[in-house]
Amino acid sequence: MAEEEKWEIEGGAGFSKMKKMGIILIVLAVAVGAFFVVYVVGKPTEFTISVDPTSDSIHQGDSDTATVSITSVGGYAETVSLTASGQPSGVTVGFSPSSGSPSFTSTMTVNVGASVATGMYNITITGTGADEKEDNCTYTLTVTPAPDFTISVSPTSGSIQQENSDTATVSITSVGGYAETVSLTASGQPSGVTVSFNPSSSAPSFDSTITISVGSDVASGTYTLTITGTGGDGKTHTCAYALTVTLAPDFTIDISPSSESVAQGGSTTATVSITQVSDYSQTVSLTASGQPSGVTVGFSPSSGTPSFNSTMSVNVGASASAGTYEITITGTGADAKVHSCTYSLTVTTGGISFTVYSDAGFPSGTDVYTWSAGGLGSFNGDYTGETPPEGNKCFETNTNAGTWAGWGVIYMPEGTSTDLSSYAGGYLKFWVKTQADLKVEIKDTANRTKHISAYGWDSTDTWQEISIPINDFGANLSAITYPFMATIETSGTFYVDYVRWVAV
Ligand SMILES: [Ca+2]
Repeated sequence: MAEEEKWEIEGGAGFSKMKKMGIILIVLAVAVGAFFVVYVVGKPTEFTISVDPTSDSIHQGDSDTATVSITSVGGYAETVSLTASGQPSGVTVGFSPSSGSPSFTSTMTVNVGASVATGMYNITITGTGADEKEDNCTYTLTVTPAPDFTISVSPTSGSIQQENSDTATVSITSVGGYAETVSLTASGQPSGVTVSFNPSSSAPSFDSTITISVGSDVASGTYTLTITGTGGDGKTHTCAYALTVTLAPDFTIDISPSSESVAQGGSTTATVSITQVSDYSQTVSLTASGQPSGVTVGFSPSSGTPSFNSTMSVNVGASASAGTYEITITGTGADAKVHSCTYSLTVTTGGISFTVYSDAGFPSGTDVYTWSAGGLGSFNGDYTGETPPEGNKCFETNTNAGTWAGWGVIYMPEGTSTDLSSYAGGYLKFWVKTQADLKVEIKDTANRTKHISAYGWDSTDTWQEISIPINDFGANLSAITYPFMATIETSGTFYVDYVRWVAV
């Protein structure tokens, strides 16, 4: 029992030591087991996937790469294949390699098409093991505009007078960081138009001043200029400028009729028209050159501010040589602008002219008779209005309240005749300005009647020369008592100027 006790006492102590050792062993075993369970047995076999960088910004039409890391966990060694999803149409994602046994890395290449809309897209990168295990990560793609430039011009159109220039501003704007040098050119301008740029090239963004100069010979009209910007990488963009060319202030000169045949000793007139172009306001003086000796040319007026008309009088002396002459009528502006037109004068021989009425009056031995309904008519052979074709005067006839009126030239005393048979085959020529058809007569012993409407009168109330073949009257030309009569057969006003018989 004592031993027992001792045992108990000693054993108690011994048991106590053994118990402590046992506990320590158990604790160690548990700790090692736990370590094993947690770090070896308890840890699952799998893989993780990650991408670096996790986001990127790529231009339209460009590409970039990232590194995908597939990391084995717990000894995972199944083949893992890589796929991408969520990328927009036009974006392709490739992996190299596209599969492998973890741990490994793959280069991911992201290609962005030129037409992919700009914006932010999340692309999911998925690794799928041969045992169907999978993991994924996200790559954020920001699509930005491709490097490029735009070109525009302001204003987009302009009106430039001949001999003038104007400017506009061409703006070249960088897009997506474009930094190539852009050179500017223009095309489509007509000959005589020059286009320059300042500067003519630079790196965007920049403005260039375009100067458009229009020469004096450029036809008026609208032209489309194409302005092209060409980048150092060959990219081109264009914009358009509508150029309207207007005429410089100037004048034109014209003559009507432009030719005439005049017998030696005779004369004629023509109307020179000087017309303003683009507000020309300089005084234009008229001169003639090229007329032969014996021919004098005058203008009334001899100068003026366009637009105006001038009557050109051509007097052919008896000594002038027969032939055809080109007379140049020149208008010279106060600013030295010069324009001319030509007049063809044919001087004929043998032709004689008998003037019945002109600024010089009436032939000797004649008088003027007038007639009108109710005696209401009024007559003025020295009328200075209406810009007569010959000189400054014409013969004005008004019916006033009456319904007809006329006048004629008579050899005095009444019944006296004169021999005009040398004009057989010739013409009775005169100018009229009338609102109505006129009756024109000559008389031997009877009135011989014609109407101007049968001889080209155009029914307008403007000056017009009428030429009636004398033979048409059927008169006895050796005994003419009235060489000219004109009557309006309705109410109205008419004017007559420069009446003559012309032989051929
Ligand atoms: Ca006259």
